[in-house]
Amino acid sequence: MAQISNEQISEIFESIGQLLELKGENVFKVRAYTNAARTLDAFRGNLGELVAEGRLGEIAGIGSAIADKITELVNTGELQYFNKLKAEFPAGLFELFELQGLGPKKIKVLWEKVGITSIAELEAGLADGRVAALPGFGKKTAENFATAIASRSKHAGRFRLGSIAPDAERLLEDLRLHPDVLQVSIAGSYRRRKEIVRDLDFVVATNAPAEVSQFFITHELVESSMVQGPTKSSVRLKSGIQADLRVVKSAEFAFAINYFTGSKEHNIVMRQRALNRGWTLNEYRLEALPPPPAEDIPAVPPEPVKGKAKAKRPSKVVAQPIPEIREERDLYRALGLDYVEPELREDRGEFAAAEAHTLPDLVELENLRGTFHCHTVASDGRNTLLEMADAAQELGLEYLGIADHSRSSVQAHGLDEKRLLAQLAEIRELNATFDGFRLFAGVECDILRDGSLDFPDEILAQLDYVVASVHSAFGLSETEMTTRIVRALENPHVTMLGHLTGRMLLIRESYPVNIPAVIKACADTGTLIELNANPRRLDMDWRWWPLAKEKGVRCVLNPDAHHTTQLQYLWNGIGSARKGWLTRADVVNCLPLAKIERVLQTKRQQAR
Ligand code: DGT
Ligand code: CA
Ligand code: CA
Ligand code: ZN
Repeated sequence: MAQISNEQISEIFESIGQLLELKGENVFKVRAYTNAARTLDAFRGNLGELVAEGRLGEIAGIGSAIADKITELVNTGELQYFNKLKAEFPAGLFELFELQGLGPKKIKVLWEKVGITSIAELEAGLADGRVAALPGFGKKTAENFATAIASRSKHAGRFRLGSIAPDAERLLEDLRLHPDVLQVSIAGSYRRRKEIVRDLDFVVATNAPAEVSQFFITHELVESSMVQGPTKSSVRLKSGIQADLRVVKSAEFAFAINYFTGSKEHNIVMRQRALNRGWTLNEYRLEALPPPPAEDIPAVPPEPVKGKAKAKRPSKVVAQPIPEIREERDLYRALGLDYVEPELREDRGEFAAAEAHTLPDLVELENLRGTFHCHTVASDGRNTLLEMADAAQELGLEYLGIADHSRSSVQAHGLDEKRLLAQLAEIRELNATFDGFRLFAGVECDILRDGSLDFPDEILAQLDYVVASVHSAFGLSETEMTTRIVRALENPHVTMLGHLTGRMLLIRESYPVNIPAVIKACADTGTLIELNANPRRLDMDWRWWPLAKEKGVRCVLNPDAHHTTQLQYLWNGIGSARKGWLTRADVVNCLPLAKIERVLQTKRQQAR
């Protein structure tokens, strides 16, 4: 069973608090749940482990009633108390809670006074003025509701790669194990490792389509099925994402995964290249073009899928013999191309490079020898130095950089000079006990509003490296923000720039900043740019790495781990690095221990 996440449990407690408030329960009871929700949302530990060891009581603020509910959720994935509570309310009511600015008090009024129990009914009530006329609501409130509805539909149906990866991998694995499945692949934006995915696409080769489709639509992760046909099934998963399954014959598999991996833009060029050779390419096969059409028929073969056909049949082609195609690689070869990795299939230069044999040899997870930017209990992390070091060694890493928050990040329990230097001493001591592994002592130093750093140079100079990050004053203008960051980069002790844009995927946009100017400043000062692999960040965005590479700026792939298990975030980051055309030479933490030490010192030494 896929384990329920801390985030999901937190959401359930949040909902319980809201429903109790809606029922008019006393504030203390309500608060117990909303506080627990907040605690669990920030909690980075493994609840399953704590439940198994009976140690939930160790989490501050979790009393025994809540602990029992967490235990039930972890063990069964459900909570009877919550199910019963929910049943007391109309089902549509829950979506009202998803609207920003609409809390239990207002929902209670909407429900009791005008019978509104869903977003659709709220829209109707806004349109006919019933909502604005309610006591204590008014025109302004009504406008706010309308804005909230609009922004919800903007994000609806979008998922972060990292949050749906467990579902995707589980389904993939279960399909792979099915006895009737001959071949299976995930396709679509997930296979291309896009940071945001709208739906999951699976392609299966089988001689038993009905059995495989039935297995898919009745899978444990599935909530409801929308389409079940001989070649295509669509379901909604419990996590909210839609998943499509295409069923093909073995001989069609290479074509199907190529087509359904996309991107659409990539497919259009593939199709054009086929036409140029006198062939037509679709999701099932590559075949010879039918004889040239009569003049009154448009000279474009029918598109397999609705949408504008951009590929054009050339006027004169001598059809070439069609080579045998067993796998995607053969298809690319037939079209005069080196094999293009899925991450690069965005029509952003991959065709020219594949033709010229200059595609990059993309970095792989196994190439990483260490990583930087990890937090410990000293600031807002959950594990000790030693636990983090052990976890890194277990993953086979040769080094791990510790970068706890600096003093100005008060809410993250940032370190002052004294605590930072104490940690430095502790790291030096620990290092004496390791064999073939090293901890690097760093800090995630706040870039203050004016671009100065949170610690004086004589402190920074004692550390092995410094990650400089913006955590405050996001409201500056683009010019001010850019100047602020560039000033920080000019400090010789700033080894790397943390999460360049501050974006939180699907939560918060980047602050305004001139990215090319920052990249240039990194090039000028010899500063590394972080690819923050936290699934909510993936920052700097993959679209900018080719520019960084062109300017000679190297990447450092960091998990921003606040827990030993979050070293796994590197998986997210590697997908983005690959989308950014990066090779192992572009990612400094592919270097072995003996070489990385020099890289960390280069900028400082040049400044001397
Ligand atoms: P998303 O929105 O995150 O699901 O992104 P994709 O790329 O997974 O898009 P999806 O699921 O709509 O379709 C999967 C692939 O199928 C897509 O990447 C390319 C291919 N495809 C879908 N519609 C068309 C089309 O109209 N023309 C072409 N050439 N390819 C298409
Ligand atoms: Ca998709
Ligand atoms: Ca799809
Ligand atoms: Zn940070």
